[in-house]
Amino acid sequence: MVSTVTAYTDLRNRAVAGMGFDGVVRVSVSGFYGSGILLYDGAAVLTAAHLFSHGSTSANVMFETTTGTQTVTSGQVSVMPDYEAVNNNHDLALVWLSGSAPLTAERYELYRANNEIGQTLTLVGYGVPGTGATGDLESYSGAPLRQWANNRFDVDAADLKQILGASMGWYPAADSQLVADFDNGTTTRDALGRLMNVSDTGLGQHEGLITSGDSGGPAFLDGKVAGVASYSASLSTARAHPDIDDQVNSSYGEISAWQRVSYYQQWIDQSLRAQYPNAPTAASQVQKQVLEDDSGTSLAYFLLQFNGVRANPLDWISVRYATRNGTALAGQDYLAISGTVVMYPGESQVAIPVEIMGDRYAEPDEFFYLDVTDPVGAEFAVGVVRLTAVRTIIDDDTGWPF
Ligand SMILES: [Ca+2]
Ligand SMILES: [Ca+2]
Ligand SMILES: [Ca+2]
Ligand SMILES: [Ca+2]
Repeated sequence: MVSTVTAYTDLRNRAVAGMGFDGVVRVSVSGFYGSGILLYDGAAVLTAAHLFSHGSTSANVMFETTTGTQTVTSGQVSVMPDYEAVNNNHDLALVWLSGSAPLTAERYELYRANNEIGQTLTLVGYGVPGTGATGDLESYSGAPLRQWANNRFDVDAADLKQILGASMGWYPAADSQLVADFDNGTTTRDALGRLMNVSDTGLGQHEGLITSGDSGGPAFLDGKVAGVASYSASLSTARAHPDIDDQVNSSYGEISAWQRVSYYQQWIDQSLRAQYPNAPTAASQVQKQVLEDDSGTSLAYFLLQFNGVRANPLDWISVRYATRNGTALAGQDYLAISGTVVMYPGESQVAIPVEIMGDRYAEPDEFFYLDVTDPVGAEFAVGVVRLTAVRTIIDDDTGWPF
């Protein structure tokens, strides 16, 4: 990642452990590397499809958290089926972890609303460092650096293509890519101001842009994953030439694009759900008691069912959910989750997994709740504003401690 004025030895843009970015990982694929994002169920890392364009189907995922550095391998990768390299379209992949992600790594919910444009994003990743004035440090060969910066989602890439025509050599699918430019505070380098009259001269020292190695890393809005870093470009027309140095090096005056997570949420959610181990598919299969286990995490499921009829068969139905402590405590006995779950067309039920933390301490059986609120596209029974279910974690240890 390149930042505005700081050298990579400066700590201002460093995303050190404990800042809330510990679910942003480095993904190594057959000699190359990019970045990635641990998703809400802890089982998969979201990244860019182009990391796998050489045909590899395995990866090493490196976590840097408050408990140190840990690598989890993956031998299974799902590249989006209609990934299209020439147009940078559908540039998403899911990397399935072969073991539990560190408990200290944040799991991130998807940003689901389509109001991203105009908002300030936080980008995080392991890309080559540099500065806006000089571009990325091509010669950088130091230790992997996780950095963060801000920018603003300015436009949809397809709208930019419509303005630029042949000056932009690829065809982004409409509504699927979010674009930000790298500003230094001047109108001369305000790429999207000059190219399509979306004027904004940036966020001063907080402004940054992605470089190679950031591919697959997140753009966060409200702590949720709104974008997946995909590419940077130096764009110009006969009358506008914003790039400060005429090289594609993520300098001032260039643009970057992120695959738009709200647009792809159905593929992401349904891919994750298809991989839930032993998830219930009927109420009779729901286990209200789950064994704790001794290490890593296991999953407790809640099953949400819709018994009505959609007004339109294509409607999405959603609810908000959040775990709540009973005698079991978030961070000690289970990992707290909250977010929105969507039932897509054709779906009338969905399982919500909660990660249960294994240990070897003898303790009482303990319970926690899942609250469900705010239905959209469906209704609770008259007078009901919240549905609550409970799960009990059955201790499986004897003695103290083992
Ligand atoms: Ca900008
Ligand atoms: Ca700008
Ligand atoms: Ca440049
Ligand atoms: Ca145990």
